Amino acid sequence: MGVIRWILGKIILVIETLTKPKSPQLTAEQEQALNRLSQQVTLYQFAACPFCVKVRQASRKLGLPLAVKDAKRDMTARQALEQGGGRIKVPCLRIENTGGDAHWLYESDDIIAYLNQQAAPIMKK
Ligand SMILES: N[C@@H](CCC(=O)N[C@@H](CS)C(=O)NCC(=O)O)C(=O)O
Repeated sequence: MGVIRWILGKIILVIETLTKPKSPQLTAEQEQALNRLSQQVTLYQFAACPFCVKVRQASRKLGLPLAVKDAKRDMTARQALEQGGGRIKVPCLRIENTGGDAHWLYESDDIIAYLNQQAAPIMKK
């Protein structure tokens, strides 16, 4: 079972590499705004989770650098996810508000919708 899971994980990572979307052409202003946005968010993930791959690909498509924490291997990140978000499920996006407190968003589709919504006004500039 462990071997099959390992092979599947490798296949997922190869598919991710082969289907990596191109980053968009950005102006310096757009790049700065996306960098500011990326400082507010962190993706808690497992490297070979297909739902996490979906989120990583969506952020690449936007040209949004996304800080990631491995909630499988990094025990500090795992604990932070469990305490902050309430459960070990990935992907989960930690969104830091201006006040410093955080909102934890689960579900790949909801995370992608959030990132697209945040990036939309930047891409219109
Ligand atoms: N519907 C979720 C599915 C996420 C999911 O099933 N993630 C798996 C890893 S691939 C997980 O965290 N499983 C642990 C659990 O559900 O407790 C999404 O789209 O984000």
